Amino acid sequence: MTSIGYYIDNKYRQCYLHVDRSMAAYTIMKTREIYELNIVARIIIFTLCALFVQFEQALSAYSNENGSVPIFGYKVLNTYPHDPEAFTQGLLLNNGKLYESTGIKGQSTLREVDITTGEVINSHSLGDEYFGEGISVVNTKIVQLTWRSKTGFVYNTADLKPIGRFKYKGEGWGITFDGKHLIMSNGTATLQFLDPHTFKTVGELEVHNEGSKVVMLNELEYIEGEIYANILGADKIARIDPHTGRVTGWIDLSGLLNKENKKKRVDVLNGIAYDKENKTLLVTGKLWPKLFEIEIVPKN
Ligand SMILES: [Ca+2]
Repeated sequence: MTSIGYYIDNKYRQCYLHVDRSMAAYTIMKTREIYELNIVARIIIFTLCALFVQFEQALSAYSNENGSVPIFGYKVLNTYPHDPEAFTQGLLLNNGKLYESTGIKGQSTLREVDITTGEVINSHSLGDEYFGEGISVVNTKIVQLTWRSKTGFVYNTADLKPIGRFKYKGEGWGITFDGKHLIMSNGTATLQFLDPHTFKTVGELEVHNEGSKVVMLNELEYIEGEIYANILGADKIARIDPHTGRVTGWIDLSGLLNKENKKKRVDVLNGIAYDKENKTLLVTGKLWPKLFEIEIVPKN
């Protein structure tokens, strides 16, 4: 960045010094153009550097080939159909029923889905101004976030009838419940803990992997004392210690979709539901044609 900035400064000075006095008007015009170009170039360079730093930070956060954080793989136990039009943003299993939240303004829903057939049993459409995000269950209620509307919705699990709404700060991405607090992600490395009745923020947790912040935490699932978070844009799930924020393991889910599954456009992995009885995970992604029941296994 420094050398490019120096190069532009130097070019600017050279141009200025070499312009003939007799072309003063022309000089003023060109100097202004160069100055404006310099400003634009600096903005572009600054933006690129900021993006690069964030990207590098994200990459280093889950590059563990030489690290001490264990990496897990998966074994597919069952493969089920999934609505390829569903832009999955949240997934959960409660009392044997699978619930899914879908995004995109004008297409956002909360739905109950038949696990084995993928058919939508019941669905509630959000208003066109809302982009559906994560969902969680608190007792007999489902809580649903929306992306940038700072608005959450509350429904009955039985019939998906809306029974309330609440406000929160910042963006809403993923949400899960640890039995005491709702845990919410917003795309940064910081998870928020909310009171499940007042929806007020009562705590925060920064997630880190071997000293680096882990950003882009997205869909969440609280599983046996750990927070599982899939990372936006990566086929990876982080296993997070809810007390320290430390990533204790990575689950590599690459290779779940085959070529046949990718014939139509698919988007990223984004759905984790835990089956308490079978101790397995249900996972899918945005526009994925399949839902997978998997078992987590050590990776060789
Ligand atoms: Ca979930």
